[in-house]
Amino acid sequence: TPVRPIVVCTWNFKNASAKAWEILDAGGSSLDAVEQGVRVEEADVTNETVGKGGRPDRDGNVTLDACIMDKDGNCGSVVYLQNIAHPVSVARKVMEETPHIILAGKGAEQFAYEQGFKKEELLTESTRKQYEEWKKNSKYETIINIENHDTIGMLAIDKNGDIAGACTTSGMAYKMAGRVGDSPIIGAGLYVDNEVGGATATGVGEEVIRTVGSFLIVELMRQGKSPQEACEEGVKRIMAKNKDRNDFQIGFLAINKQGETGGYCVHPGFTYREFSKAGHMNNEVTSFY
Ligand code: SD4
Repeated sequence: TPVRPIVVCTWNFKNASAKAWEILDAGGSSLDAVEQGVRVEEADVTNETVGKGGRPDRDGNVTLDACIMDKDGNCGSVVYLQNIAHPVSVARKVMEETPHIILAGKGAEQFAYEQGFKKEELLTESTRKQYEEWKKNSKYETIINIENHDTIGMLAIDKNGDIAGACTTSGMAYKMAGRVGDSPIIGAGLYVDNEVGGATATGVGEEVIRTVGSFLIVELMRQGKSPQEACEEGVKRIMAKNKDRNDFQIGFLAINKQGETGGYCVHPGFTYREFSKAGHMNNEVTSFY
């Protein structure tokens, strides 16, 4: 019998997964669960990789990326969004209120105000200080398992067996102005197909984009691989393109229609949170190295 409802998310995001579970357990939809779940991290200023309190780009601007996808294959996304604390909810509005899928930058921000979102300062005292410190050397480096929590990607199956997903991030700290990662790119940082399952990614987005990682994993599951096997193949594809480099982390997380889950990463340290009737747990995943 399929496991449902169930929610999984990248990293050990206990509060976000608990919030999503509360909605699922009360009979709510997987779409509401993933939106409300990841909003917990967007609002948490102590999480310096998502939403308000996220680290800025190299010019000191906090620019957010997020997307959401529902059981019918509808999706919405915002990229390079500034001054708005809840990009995932703007992405949902793009999905539900516009004929488009992606809105970027100023256009996305304008749309958010029209939808009633408030302008907010996203840089905090802490991230401003870190940025001032960073400027002394201005070196861009991707840090593996930064703080052991990073981008949040979340996948849920509700009591009806319908799957939805969401992904939200402030992107790589001190990225170039205008840089967009994998997280808001449908098929790269997130993909859901209600017939098969869903997948999401964390880590260096450039590597995930060029292999269309999440779509790949869902398609591998369609062909019969388990979520675990599919995530392993996803990481192996990336490593095959990086014979001379392993100074980056990627973590993939997947769930299939039966509620089986799996994850795999380049370097040890990636975990994912899982909440179902069986309990609330943090799962260590195996790694390529
Ligand atoms: C990105 N995948 O922007 C996201 C962020 C992340 O380590 O996971 N950073 O590439």
